[in-house]
Amino acid sequence: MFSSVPEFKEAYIRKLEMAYGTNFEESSRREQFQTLGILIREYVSKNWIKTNEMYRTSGKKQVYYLSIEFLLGRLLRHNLMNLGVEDVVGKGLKELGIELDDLEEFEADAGLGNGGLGRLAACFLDSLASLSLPGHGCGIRYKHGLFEQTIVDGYQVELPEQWLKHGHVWEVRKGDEAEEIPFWGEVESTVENGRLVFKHINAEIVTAVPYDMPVLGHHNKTVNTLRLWDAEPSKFTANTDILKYKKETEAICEFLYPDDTHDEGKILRLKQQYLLVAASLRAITKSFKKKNRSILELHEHTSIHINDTHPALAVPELMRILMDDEGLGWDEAWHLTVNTLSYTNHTTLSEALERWPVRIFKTLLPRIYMIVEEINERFCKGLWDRYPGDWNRIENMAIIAHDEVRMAPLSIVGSHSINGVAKLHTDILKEREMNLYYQIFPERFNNKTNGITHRRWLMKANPRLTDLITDSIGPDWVNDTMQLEKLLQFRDSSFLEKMAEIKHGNKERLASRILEKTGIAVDPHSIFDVQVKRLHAYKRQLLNVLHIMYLYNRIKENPHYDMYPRTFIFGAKASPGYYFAKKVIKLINSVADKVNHDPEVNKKMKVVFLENYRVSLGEEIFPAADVSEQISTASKEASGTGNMKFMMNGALTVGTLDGANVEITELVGRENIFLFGLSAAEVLEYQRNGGYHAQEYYHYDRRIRTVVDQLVNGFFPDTYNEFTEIYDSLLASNDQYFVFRDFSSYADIQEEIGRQFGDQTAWNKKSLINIAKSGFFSSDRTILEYADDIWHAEPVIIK
Ligand code: GL9
Repeated sequence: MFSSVPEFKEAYIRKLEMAYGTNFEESSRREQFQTLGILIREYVSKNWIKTNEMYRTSGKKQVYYLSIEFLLGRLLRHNLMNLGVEDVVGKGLKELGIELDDLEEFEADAGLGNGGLGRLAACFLDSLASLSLPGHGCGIRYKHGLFEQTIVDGYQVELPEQWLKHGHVWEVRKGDEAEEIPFWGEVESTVENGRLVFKHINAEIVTAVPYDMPVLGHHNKTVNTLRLWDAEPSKFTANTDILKYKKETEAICEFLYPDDTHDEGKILRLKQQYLLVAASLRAITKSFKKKNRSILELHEHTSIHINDTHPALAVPELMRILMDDEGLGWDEAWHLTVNTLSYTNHTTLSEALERWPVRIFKTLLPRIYMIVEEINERFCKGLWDRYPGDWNRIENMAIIAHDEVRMAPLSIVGSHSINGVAKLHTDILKEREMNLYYQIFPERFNNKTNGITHRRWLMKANPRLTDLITDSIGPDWVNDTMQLEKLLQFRDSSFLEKMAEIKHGNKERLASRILEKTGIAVDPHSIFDVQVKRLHAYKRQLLNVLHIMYLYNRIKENPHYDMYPRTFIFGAKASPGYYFAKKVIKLINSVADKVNHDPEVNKKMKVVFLENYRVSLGEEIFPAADVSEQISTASKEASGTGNMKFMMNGALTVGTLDGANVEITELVGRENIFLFGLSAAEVLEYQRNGGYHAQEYYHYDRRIRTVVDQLVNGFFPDTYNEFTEIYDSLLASNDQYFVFRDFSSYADIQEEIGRQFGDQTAWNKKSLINIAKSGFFSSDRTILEYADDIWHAEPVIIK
């Protein structure tokens, strides 16, 4: 269709005129963007239909990835790239006087996720399609994605996000495929033909309406589907208070929960989870039954993956469908359920472990609760047989205990596979957090180290580096990222200079972006030292900022202090209810103010907080970074994925041996990463046996004492009392995240980084080694592991 520029231009103009009833010259930029979207979507529809048809007839296993979050970002550019028409389209638009870059700015990020977990789901969709695997996403169509962040006087202010304001070109509403989902009501049991039958009566019905989005593979014909459910009032509910009903129904998909790892325990959240699971499973089993196979073969043709515990209701819901709708007995249904479902754990933080009060669960989902009770009873009985008299253990492991339903145990018991997201994380699950379950189901536990799609995070975000790589080693690495290792042969060549030149260009671009957004002029020759991720105590943005304060003090004490100039760049959203995190944002901005306005200091360093960190901003930042801050308290960051994006773009990591940093280290070698701080084992040991006294570090380390005192002694003039909570978290609460403990080794390694950056050739070599070894972290590798070991799924090549 777009085999040539004129062909594209003609189709484009015709489409624009048809869609908007205006001629091209009078159309707005937004209409021009929208038109391109429509044109592309129509262009892929043939292959979309074809793909679905082949999936129906191929007999190959279908994978469904259930996730409460999909952090997609923008899709236009990525889709053009995957279709291989970016050049033609770019040239055609240019001839019409339009820059593709400008049009792209009209696309809102689809921000239906909080952070790593949601972005991982989006990377997985890209890999599934690009590997020709029949894998589909199932999620929720939030009206408002993650809030928009602005900074006012240094404070985070949240605004509702509006990605649907101008409509979303990529989605197709499928009204005919809606599902009716029951909440509340009671369960009635009757005997029919000698069988006990359960009916959910007096329920309030909500209609779940699917919106489908095409997920394009890279240079193949696969078009998979991301299905997002919306909630609408149902005509099957006779309701006395129709307005209240309408409001409550529409509230279900109104907002993405903005909490990172906390759970607010709201009924609404449980409603979201059930809506996602119940609607998806109904659609999945329907589509399976169209193939005229016995339901007893469900697990051979279908894999359903639960991304963290948010979709864990899939366990009882699939049981319900198999028993109540399909008439199977418990044992048959259980066999199919366990063999169909698999589960990924994404965190060991206890505040993130989802539990629901029985009182709420039981009234909102009465039939589902009955099934969970039965699952629990049978599971506990098995435990009793194995560990007679060991009440303690059984209580610890039970799915329902202390008037709560626990979603992690439910997921473990109901899945044939349980995986962590990096080697260290999986070991911690097996040896500690989930050890009791590991003892019973050792064969279920496995590791799948996270990955990122190199198509978005290298090829789309860093086209110049991509071209350099392809010019040097040929194009095959795109389909087999392990071939990036071929770059190692250029360790001593002009490749290094070209690479450095590209990095510098990327830094210049980011610098002008920073100037435009913040008014701060930063020097592209300085070290770009970046920490972008959600704001959380365990991620220790505080360690970074306290270290910056220390450098400030050092320069003030000795204005001739010799340091390589640095630009510290932050981007982070704090959950609106997370008080401490918001204070850290304020602190970063206060430090930035001090540093940037002090002429004695600001030649050597600058501090920048970029507001509203999101996928599209990340695409500008990663290619421009020299130093990647991955400084979580060891054992706390399950994997991290930002670390991989930086590495792939040639930044060197300063990090703890946490999450996937461990595997980065194994790949690049200790000489090519800057490690510091406690190990996970040491942190866990402190937590087991105590022995950490933050006060001592405060007293004996003058650097720490000075900066910590500055939090409360008026050093920041406008903000008296502003940072008392941070101060208290370190001293009164004994520094739960070991900021003081790791401060000294962090300061040392940072000094070392400054020294090493001075030797540009040596630095560039390390950077090259990082890029060359980053192929392992392509989500293609991750997805192939899931497909082989967990789902047993095979590609279906679309002809
Ligand atoms: C997370 C972990 O904290 C990260 O370390 C991990 O890389 C990702 C993806 O596996 O999952 N778990 C989690 O709850 N979040 C993660 O980022 N939080 C958010 O996504 C906000």
